[in-house]
Amino acid sequence: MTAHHHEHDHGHHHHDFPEGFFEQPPRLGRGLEGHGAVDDFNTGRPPGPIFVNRKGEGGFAGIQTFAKLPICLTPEDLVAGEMDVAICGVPWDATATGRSGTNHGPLAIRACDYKGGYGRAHFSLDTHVDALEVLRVCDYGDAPIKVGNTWNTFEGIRKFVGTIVDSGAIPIILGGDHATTWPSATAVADHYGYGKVGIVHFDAHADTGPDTPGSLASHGTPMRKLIESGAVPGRNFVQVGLRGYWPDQEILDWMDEREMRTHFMAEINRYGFATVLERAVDEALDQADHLYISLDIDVADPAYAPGTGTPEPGGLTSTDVLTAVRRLCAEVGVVGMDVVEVSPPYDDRGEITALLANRAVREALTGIAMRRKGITEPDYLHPHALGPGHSRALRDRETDQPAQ
Ligand SMILES: [Mn+2]
Repeated sequence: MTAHHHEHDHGHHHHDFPEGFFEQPPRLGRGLEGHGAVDDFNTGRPPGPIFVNRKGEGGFAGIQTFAKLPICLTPEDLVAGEMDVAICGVPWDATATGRSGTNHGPLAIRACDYKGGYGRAHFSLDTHVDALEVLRVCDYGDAPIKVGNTWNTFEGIRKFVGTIVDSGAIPIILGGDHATTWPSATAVADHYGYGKVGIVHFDAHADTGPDTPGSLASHGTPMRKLIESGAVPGRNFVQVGLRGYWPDQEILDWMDEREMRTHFMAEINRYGFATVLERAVDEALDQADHLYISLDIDVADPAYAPGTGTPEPGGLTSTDVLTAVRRLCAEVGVVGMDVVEVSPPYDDRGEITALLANRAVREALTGIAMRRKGITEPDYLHPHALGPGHSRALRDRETDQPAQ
């Protein structure tokens, strides 16, 4: 497999675009200059994570970082701090077709939290794993956004996320509309190699459109752009949760031709989510060398996630989403993840959409920590979490310390 190849599909392209219009923005590899991860105001300080909250503060207090985690402002900070995970935002909504407002998503996902983090236990009741005890995690701030300039912004996102991957940390990216998965996942493929990354893509929508009239960069097209550029081949995609009235037969055929593995809500409703999740985990294990999760919050039913641009009734529950993310991170392992399409202006006043996104990130952290500890068995739950009446067989499966 060549490290990088372009796979142009002229068959479905419109002929009224100018020559060269379908060219990808230039690849990283000519350096990360202009990556936007800078610290202009503290020049000369020693690199490393900076704690901006007092120990033990609740999520409702103090300065809003994700889970009250320390911040890193530069790639040197990430390296000096030996970060395992860097959480960042992409406050961009200019490629959304439906309701906008996802540029406010990253801040809302950080701010909705009552829990806090740094200096507090992050003990998961499901697994008895404390992710923040196992992992070094920071908030890396937000990618540089150039309002009105999609290409410049996307190249900036790509370089910004690239600084995280190149530092050795796992990026967890808070969107932002879903078009940003194109530069984010490309940054991960830049590092691990084109064709070496697979994506498990949770979404009500396929996001494989050839274009949105007049523009190639849209939140309906990122998966096609990743496939056409060769960054993530179609056979490396596992999609979960599609439903509603888009795309059409022509696009479904295009997806089938590229061997995308798509699990519609129809399959989930017929066989149950647990069965389909098993299939998705198996396929993720079977696919590329490195897994990236792209979680469009609209995969959840609007009852659980109303604050999103293109809500589609009949989706997953919060529990489905959280379980799936944790299992993939523990059982398959991830090199990157994004949580996109949270649109706070349309959220419930209880901020339930932002909170689901926040918890999806926390479950990802738990799953990454489980894998680091060697807890990778299928659908692991700590025996204590299953109640006092559990069977002897289940007790015998214990791999961790018994509960107190
Ligand atoms: Mn969607």
